[in-house]
Amino acid sequence: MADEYDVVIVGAGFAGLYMLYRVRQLGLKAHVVERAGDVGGTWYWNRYVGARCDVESVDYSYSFSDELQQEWQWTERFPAQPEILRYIQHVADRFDLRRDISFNTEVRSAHFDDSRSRWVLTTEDSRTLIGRYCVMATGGLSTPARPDFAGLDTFGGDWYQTSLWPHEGVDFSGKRVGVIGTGSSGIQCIPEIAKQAAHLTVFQRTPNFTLPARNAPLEPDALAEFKRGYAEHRAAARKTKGGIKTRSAGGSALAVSAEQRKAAFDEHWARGGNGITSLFDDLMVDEGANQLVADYVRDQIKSIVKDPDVAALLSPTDHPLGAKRICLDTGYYDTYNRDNVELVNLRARPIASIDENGIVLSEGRVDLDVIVFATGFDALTGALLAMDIRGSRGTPLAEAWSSGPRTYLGLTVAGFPNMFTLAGAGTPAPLTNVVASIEQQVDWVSDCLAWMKEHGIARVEADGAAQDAWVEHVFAAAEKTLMMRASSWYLGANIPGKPRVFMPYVGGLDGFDAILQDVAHDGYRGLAMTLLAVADGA
Ligand code: NA7
Repeated sequence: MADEYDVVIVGAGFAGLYMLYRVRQLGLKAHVVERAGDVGGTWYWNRYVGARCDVESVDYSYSFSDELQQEWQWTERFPAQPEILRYIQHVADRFDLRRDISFNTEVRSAHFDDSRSRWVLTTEDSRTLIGRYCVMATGGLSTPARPDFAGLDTFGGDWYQTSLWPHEGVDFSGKRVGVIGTGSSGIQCIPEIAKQAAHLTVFQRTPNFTLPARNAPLEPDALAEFKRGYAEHRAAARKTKGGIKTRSAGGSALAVSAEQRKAAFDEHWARGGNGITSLFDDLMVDEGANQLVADYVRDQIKSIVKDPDVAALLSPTDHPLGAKRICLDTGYYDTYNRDNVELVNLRARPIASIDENGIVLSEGRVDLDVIVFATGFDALTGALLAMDIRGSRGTPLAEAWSSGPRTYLGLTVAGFPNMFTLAGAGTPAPLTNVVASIEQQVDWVSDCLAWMKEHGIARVEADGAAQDAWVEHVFAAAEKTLMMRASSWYLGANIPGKPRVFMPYVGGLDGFDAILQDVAHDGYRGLAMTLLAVADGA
């Protein structure tokens, strides 16, 4: 027997939970399907040692309820994974969301039934859910890239993926550990594993830029003082590109003296956290300006890491600073001064295979008890394409997106009526404080559903021409920046065979907001609408 709803939402992370909250307010009957055993999305799965958000806790949280933001007490400047998970669980309980969520339920397919204008979703445990609307809140970093190394199945030790970490944790003490991958996940877990392990070998293919987080406890008095201006803080954050208030000297980095520039970078380095690319207006658009900030960080690496050869290997030279999401760390570069840590450059000695005792390189081998794969995600499109999604007339999403994702505003797809996708390709979400993006997008989708109800509209669908124009705009905007100059997950470059298309929208949270509001005020321009009577065949 199928369960019928107005809205079926896939995913119970930040996006799915807020979507459920908003559609309930519209009086719609909704249900969330979640493959994990609890709420949390990426924060449910990424439990690796050292896992922490790169956005400050007071920003990386919902703003829709002032009571919620006033009562929740963050304990650290940058929240660690367990605290974020406790927060999301608190939100689920506080707003009584769990009663409309099925956990441990993985969606296998979502097919649009043209005759009834309904989405029909089937799950791994053979349940069927039917919805007038389907909202994909499946997350941009939720499908781990599978470690694909010859011989992994013969490895005699233990191996783990940062993105699928065991709930009981991992004890590295006395062990010879190898970490493969130096993106954000690797950079966060490496210092922690180094403290526990007998010996740690880091296998690096490409170095990334990372800045000190300068994480610290949040003092209750200071937090209380901050909260008195929370509403103003949120309003100001929404008017920024990244959904985070940043300090900017403005102007060109090339127009000030070397001393002024260094002072700005020094101040940022000492304060810690993200936002370095906002210090001047041209750091992400002018190669010369970017070179200056990249050189500054490379100089810092040189001054921290004692072995000059290791410092050189850790210094990124293949991409502009910021063309990949900049990592935040606690003691990352210092870790390479420890006696029990070694860096292997995979560019010089690639991994040939894994055998019973460890990792075999093109030259030499490293014997290990534990391997940690911090090798990233099939980002933005992975979770959607892992399901069998079919739109009108049975068109598979995989076919519609065979050359890369095509959306209108990142939120709708031509040929997939009444389906909305959140925080994905074609939106600024991956480049921003994603919780701020999620609120922006969920609010827009909810307002659209309310508008449809009010106007007796049964079906919306992106218009093909509007979608083509949006895809073109997303691409043209990225081309004006330095963002295309990195082999990043933004471009799908980390997954063999994935179409190389720059997926996020670089227009910023603020620029995107102006577009979303304009489209809505213009009667949801670009969306084809079908009236209730027509869709019901009356
Ligand atoms: P990332 O940023 O995609 O990093 C993955 C890392 O794994 C990166 O250093 C890769 O090197 C490396 N990698 C991937 N495959 C291999 C193979 N086959 N051999 C060696 N090394 C490999 O993922 P994260 O989980 O760290 O971070 C994702 C986002 O989460 C991050 O941007 C934040 O927003 C939070 P490569 O650079 O491809 O040479």
